[in-house]
Amino acid sequence: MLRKLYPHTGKSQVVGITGPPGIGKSTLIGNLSSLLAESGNRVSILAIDASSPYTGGSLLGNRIRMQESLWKSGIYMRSLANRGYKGGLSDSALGAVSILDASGSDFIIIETVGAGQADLDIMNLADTTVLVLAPGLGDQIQAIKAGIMEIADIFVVNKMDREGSYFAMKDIEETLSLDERRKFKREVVGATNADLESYRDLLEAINRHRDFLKGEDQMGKKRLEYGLKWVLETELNEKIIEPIVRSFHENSLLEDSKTNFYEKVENLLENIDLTDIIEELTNRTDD
Ligand SMILES: Nc1nc2c(ncn2[C@@H]2O[C@H](COP(=O)(O)OP(=O)(O)OP(=O)(O)O)[C@@H](O)[C@H]2O)c(=O)[nH]1
Ligand SMILES: [Mg+2]
Repeated sequence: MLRKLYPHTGKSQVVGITGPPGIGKSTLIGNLSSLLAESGNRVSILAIDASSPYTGGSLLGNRIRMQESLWKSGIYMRSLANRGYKGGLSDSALGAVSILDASGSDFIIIETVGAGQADLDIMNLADTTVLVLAPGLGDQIQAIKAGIMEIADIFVVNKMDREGSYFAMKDIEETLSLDERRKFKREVVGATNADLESYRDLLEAINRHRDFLKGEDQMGKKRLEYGLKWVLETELNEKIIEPIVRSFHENSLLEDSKTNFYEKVENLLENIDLTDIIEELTNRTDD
């Protein structure tokens, strides 16, 4: 199904929103999505292991009811909570993004807490990565992976209604100015649930990043590489590695501690002509 959908993909801007637990990601995404939907965009939200509800502006209330309010403005939202399965999360995220893209989403917003390798992987799906922090961020920066800081395109200081927020913005700006070699000038914007208009700065930053990517012909390129690696790894594992390991079992080769699997694998690989495979895969065809 994904293979057939593929030709219909490539129109969405995938925006990854990441940051420590409880920093206000879901609230921010709810408000940002409403702004985007108001101006006629189709918005889809994928929340990875989301622990708290999409508030869409109000602070309390039943999670289902809140999600209904998003659905009413034409925003699709669902969570993917299958962390723990081998590769399950990254696999379902890639598939879900493809389906939402093919179905006509202008924006696909992915929420993750930015902890662990799975989250870093998923951020490689995003055209635009937004890191959400809040005042008092010394500890937060310690807590999140440095890798996320590296791949973020836009930084948000959330909860601007709190003390120390301007200081926090300046703090991040100073960190970023140390790194001026990047082509895209990374910026820091503020946001607060106390003023829904404050999310417009983030929206404009996301638009600027999209213009940059288009100008560099980089829109969707990260996703292409991610998809290629993912599909290759999955297929190779399923069609080659697993059958080989199974046949080692079936032929009791693993019971014999003398089985030199280094040698066996090396012999096998010597007989595979990688250049043939690469040529086959890189031959451009019209379909
Ligand atoms: N003061 C203040 N509180 C906020 C703001 N935005 C969100 N919050 C509160 O912060 C708490 C966490 O908000 P969420 O949006 O659920 O945060 P999250 O980052 O999605 O949390 P997880 O999904 O659990 O990681 C809630 O109690 C929100 O009401 C804000 O701008 N200012
Ligand atoms: Mg959340």
